[in-house]
Amino acid sequence: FSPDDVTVLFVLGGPGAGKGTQCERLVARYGFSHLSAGDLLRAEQNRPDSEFGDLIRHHIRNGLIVPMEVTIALLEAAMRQVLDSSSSKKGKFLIDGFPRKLDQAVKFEEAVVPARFVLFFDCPEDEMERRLLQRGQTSGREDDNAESIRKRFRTFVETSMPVVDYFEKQGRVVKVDARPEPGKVFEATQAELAKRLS
Ligand code: UP5
Ligand code: MG
Repeated sequence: FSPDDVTVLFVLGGPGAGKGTQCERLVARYGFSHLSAGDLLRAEQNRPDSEFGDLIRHHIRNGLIVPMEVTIALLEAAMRQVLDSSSSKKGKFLIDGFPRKLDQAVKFEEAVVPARFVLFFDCPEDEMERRLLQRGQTSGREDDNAESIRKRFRTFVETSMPVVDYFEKQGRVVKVDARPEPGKVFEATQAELAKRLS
């Protein structure tokens, strides 16, 4: 893809920081297409003739990062589908929950398209845990249980935060405090985007 045709923002933050919640609001307000890497992986996992179902299930349950070939192929196909369906429009994408590992960031920007910047939702672990355990009562997500949550946090700290640090060093991170209620977080996000997306 050419950066002339597509604008990509990476949306990062720990498990339960509120990436999906804020992306929904951004879609409604700015007309982005929202691509959640986790949602795409879960959909692929449940596709009856997928060859990756068991691999994805195992990784998600254990809070591990699925090999990037799988995730990048899903993201690229989803972007292509959006662009084909509205070829006259320029594509604006929120890529939610990806990249989660440094090599994924490098590979995506090299092979697909460079991101404009990273929107990073910053939230302390105890608040994220509270949200995920509460959601786990009804979500049916196989990783919303205490043990999987612990593993997800560990992967986030050890493997995914370095991605944020990498972009931060390049001055490409827009950080938003994700602790307040969703409406307040959205206001802060809009204020930051107004500065960056003009
Ligand atoms: N909530 C949201 N905002 C709130 C607020 N401001 N105040 C109070 N409550 C708030 O929100 C989580 C919960 O909190 C909800 O109940 C919400 O109402 C409430 P949500 O918006 O869903 O947060 P989000 O950050 O999107 O949390 P999510 O659980 O989706 O984060 P993860 O990053 O863990 O999940 P994801 O789906 O991205 O990845 C899942 C797994 O897939 C990974 O662990 C990994 O195994 C795999 N994966 C890969 O391998 N590669 C990838 O590239 C991506 C995923
Ligand atoms: Mg999410």
